[in-house]
Amino acid sequence: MIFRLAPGTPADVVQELRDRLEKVGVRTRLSPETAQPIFAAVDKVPTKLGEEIAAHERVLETVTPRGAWRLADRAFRNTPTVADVGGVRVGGRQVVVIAGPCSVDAFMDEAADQVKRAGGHILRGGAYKPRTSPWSFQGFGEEGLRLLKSSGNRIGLPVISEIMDASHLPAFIEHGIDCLQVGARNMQNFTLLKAISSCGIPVLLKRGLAATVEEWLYSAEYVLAGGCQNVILCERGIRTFEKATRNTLDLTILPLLREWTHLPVVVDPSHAAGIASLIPTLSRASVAAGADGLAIEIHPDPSQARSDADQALLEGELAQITADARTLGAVIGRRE
Ligand SMILES: [Mn+2]
Repeated sequence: MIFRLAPGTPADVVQELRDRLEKVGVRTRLSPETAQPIFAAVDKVPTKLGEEIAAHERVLETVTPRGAWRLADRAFRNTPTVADVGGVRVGGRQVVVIAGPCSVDAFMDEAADQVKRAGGHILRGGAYKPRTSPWSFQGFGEEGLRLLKSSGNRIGLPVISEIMDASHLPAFIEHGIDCLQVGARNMQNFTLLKAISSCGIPVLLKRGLAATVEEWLYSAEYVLAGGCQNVILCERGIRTFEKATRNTLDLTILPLLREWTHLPVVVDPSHAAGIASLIPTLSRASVAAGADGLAIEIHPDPSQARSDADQALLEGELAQITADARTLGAVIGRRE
C-alpha cells in the first residue's frame, strides 16, 4: 500500500506514521519525491491499522499497487522520474537518442564522431557481449570500456555499456561509464541487479526476450530497492511466433507503462527489427507512442561490424532519426 501525504507534512509526522507500521513488522520505504511526502508499505498492512493511517488528517490518499512492486509504481512519485545520465535528462521533454556501434571495435572513434554530428545525446558501445554462440565475437572487455569512454570524452557525450557480470563492476566504475545497461538475457539475473543497484550509476534495464511487463517491473524494483533512483526501462522487442523480424516490437506497453510506473522508457528498434531498413519507421512510431528515448545501433562500415551488422545504420540515417524525433516530439507536446 502507498500512502500519499499532504505537501508540507512535517518529517516527524511522516516518521510517526511509518513507525506505527514498522512496529508491527511492516517494512516501509520513503519516496525520493520532493513535492509531497509519499511512503510505501512493503509488506501487507493489517486492515485496521491501514484504515487508521488512511484516516489521518495528513494522508491525502492511499493507493494499492497493481502488483507486489512498490517503488516502481506510478503512485510512488508525484511527477515521473527523470533519470540523469552524465547530465543528459532521460524522461524530460527531450527525446533522448542513444547511439553507437553494437560492439566497441576499431571504428569506435569514427562512430562517435558520427553520433555527435547526427545529434545523438548518449554514446553506446558493447565491451562485454552476450552472444548466442560462444564462437561469436565476445567483445574487447575492459579495453572496450576504456576506448568507449575515451571516445565519449572526446566528443563530450556520456556513455553507456552493457554489464554482464557483477565482477566487472569495478572496471565500469574505474572507467567512468555513465550508465549500466542490463541486457535482455540478464533481466532476471537478480544477483547482478542487486550488485549494481547501490553503486550510484544509472541503470538501463532492457526487457527480457519473453518477459511480461510485470516481470520487468519486478526486476526494476530490485534495482530501486537497492538504492538506485535512476532506472530507465528499455523495450527491445519480444519473442513471438513471427520469424520475419528478429523480434516483435511491443509498442502497446508504452502507454500502459505510463499508467503503471513513473520510470522513463526508451525503445530499441534496432534489436527489435534486426533489419536496418525498418528502423527509421519504428523509431518514429516509438516517439509517437511516447518513448522518452531511442537506442540505435550504427556503424561507419556495417560490412565490417563485429556484431549485428544487419541492423547497423549509417550516419545520415541516424541524423534523420534524431531530426524526426525532435519534430514528432514537438507534435505530441514534448517541446524542448
Ligand atoms: Mn547489438
